[in-house]
Amino acid sequence: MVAQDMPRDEGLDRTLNVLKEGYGFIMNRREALNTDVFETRIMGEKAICLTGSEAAELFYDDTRFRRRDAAPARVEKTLFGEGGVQTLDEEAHYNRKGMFMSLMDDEAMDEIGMLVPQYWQLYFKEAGSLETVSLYEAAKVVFLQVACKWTGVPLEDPEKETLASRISDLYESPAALGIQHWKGRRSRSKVNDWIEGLVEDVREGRIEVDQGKALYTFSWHRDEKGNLLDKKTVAVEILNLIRPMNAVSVWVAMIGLALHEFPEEKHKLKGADDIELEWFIQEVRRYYPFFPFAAARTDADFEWQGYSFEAGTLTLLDLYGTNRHPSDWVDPDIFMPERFKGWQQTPFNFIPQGGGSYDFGHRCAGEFVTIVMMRETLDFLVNHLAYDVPDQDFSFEFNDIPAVPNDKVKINNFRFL
Ligand code: HEM
Ligand code: MYR
Repeated sequence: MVAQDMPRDEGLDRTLNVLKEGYGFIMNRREALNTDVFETRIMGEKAICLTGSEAAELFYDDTRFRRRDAAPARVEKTLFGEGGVQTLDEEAHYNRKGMFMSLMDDEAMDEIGMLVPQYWQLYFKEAGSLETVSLYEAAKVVFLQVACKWTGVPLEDPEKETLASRISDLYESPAALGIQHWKGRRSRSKVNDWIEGLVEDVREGRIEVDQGKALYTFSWHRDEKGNLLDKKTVAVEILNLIRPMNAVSVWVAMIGLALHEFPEEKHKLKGADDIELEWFIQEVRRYYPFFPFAAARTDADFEWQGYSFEAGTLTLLDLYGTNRHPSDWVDPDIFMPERFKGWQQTPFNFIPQGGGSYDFGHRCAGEFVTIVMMRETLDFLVNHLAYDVPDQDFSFEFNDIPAVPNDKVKINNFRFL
């Protein structure tokens, strides 16, 4: 078959449209051009955009795509950090990813599942019942404490607010412009320095850390050539645990929004078991936007569905749009937790945290951690805390990445049940 021209998003560079349309950028063009694959120009170069489960399967074929040179500098300088697992390929990636995946066992999920309600209780005990609390800001502090406890990173109580806010700068800044973006870069170097100091302390025997904790295992991890990682890389990888655990706060804000928007669904969660809680959590992860696209580069010339792909081309996979793709989802724009009852998952049809394989590919190492943190938070908010919801702006902007309701989900008059 002769290769046909790839559908094209006509015009000059589309970087400004990505900023203006945010989460809708690829979905809007999928609808307008009626295609799951199209070519455009972003950040001064040709880029291919993909959406839907079939295209996701292509994107996660590591014989055709690589991660080297794929992440934009502004993302590496803030969110990812330099030299982290997200940027590696082949043996180096397999070795580094194994370091993460070896942490993710049942015992870890049980520990995190205990810590989450424990620190939520403590937070509301300390807050005092007359205060108005932002669920988004509260979750950043609660989850920093959970993350530090689980990874073995020492955290002094008076530092927790400052550190939680510095760490949230890392995911609030990659897509931001101006001051907010530069603040993210400064926070990246500060938090990296903090963790590098701890790695030195572990290696010099100045602090004792439990041998099962990530701070210990990452500090002594050997790469595929048998060498220890340099301390900067260890810090980047420890932060690849602490930062995204802190970022689950974005989804806590969306849980708060969903409970408010869909009170009949909240009602069903009273006394619900883990399975029903998980349907709701899965629907929150499907319905609300968070991580917009994953980025890679083609690693060879090839043809797919009659279209030619040229080696070295930047390629974005639409995570949000794939979770609302009409080929995979019935009534994708309706919030319906029960859709997950008896639902058939594939590695590519539901990808809020990326798709493909955990061990061999770049799928999120923390997907189960995320689900446990969200499930325990939902159970706490529905079955262990009563609260009022003051008047506020619950809307969010589609071009604010990550999107959070404008007033950050405020609650007051809380009491324990
Ligand atoms: C990778 C999303 C939470 C650790 C990823 C990817 C996405 C993602 C989209 C990249 C997929 C790709 O490039 O193909 C999220 C979201 C989270 C979350 C939306 C919710 C807050 C977590 C948590 C952890 C974690 C809690 C750790 C405990 C990682 C790591 C990678 C990763 C280490 C890199 C994997 C690799 O490159 O092989 N995540 N994640 N994430 N995530 Fe998460
Ligand atoms: C994390 O890894 O901390 C969890 C999720 C944070 C999402 C922040 C959204 C920024 C997206 C930047 C675009 C990435 C394109 C490669």
